[in-house]
Amino acid sequence: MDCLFCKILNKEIPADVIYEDDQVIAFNDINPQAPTHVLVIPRKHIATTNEIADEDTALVGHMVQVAGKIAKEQGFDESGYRTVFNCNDHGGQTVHHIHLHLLGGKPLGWPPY
Ligand code: DGP
Repeated sequence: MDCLFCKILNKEIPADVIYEDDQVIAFNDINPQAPTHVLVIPRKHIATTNEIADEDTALVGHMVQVAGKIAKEQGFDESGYRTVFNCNDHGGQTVHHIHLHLLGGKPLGWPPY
């Protein structure tokens, strides 16, 4: 399968991995949009949030929990941060392997026009 994030999971492409366990890995985004911009991805290939199956709900919850733990480790859990899943063209999704963006370390603008 020609998937960039599967290649990162398989160590075919290097990434700055900051967390990993049996379900997910987290690594720094190559084009950060905030002082901290981390992507949390599942080891299981799921193309978009439209393909999240009933059996994946605990996995997706785990992704959100891992993002929160990283925010705490990086010291901005109390000041706040943003977690985002982009989906398909209008959502701005460019890599079709679901990934949770964790953005933090500064006040973030909203809405994202
Ligand atoms: P999205 O637009 O939601 O599909 O986000 C994809 C993100 O992936 C985007 O913020 C840039 C990041 N990205 C793309 N290619 C690479 C890569 O090779 N390495 C890393 N670390 N991040 C990448």
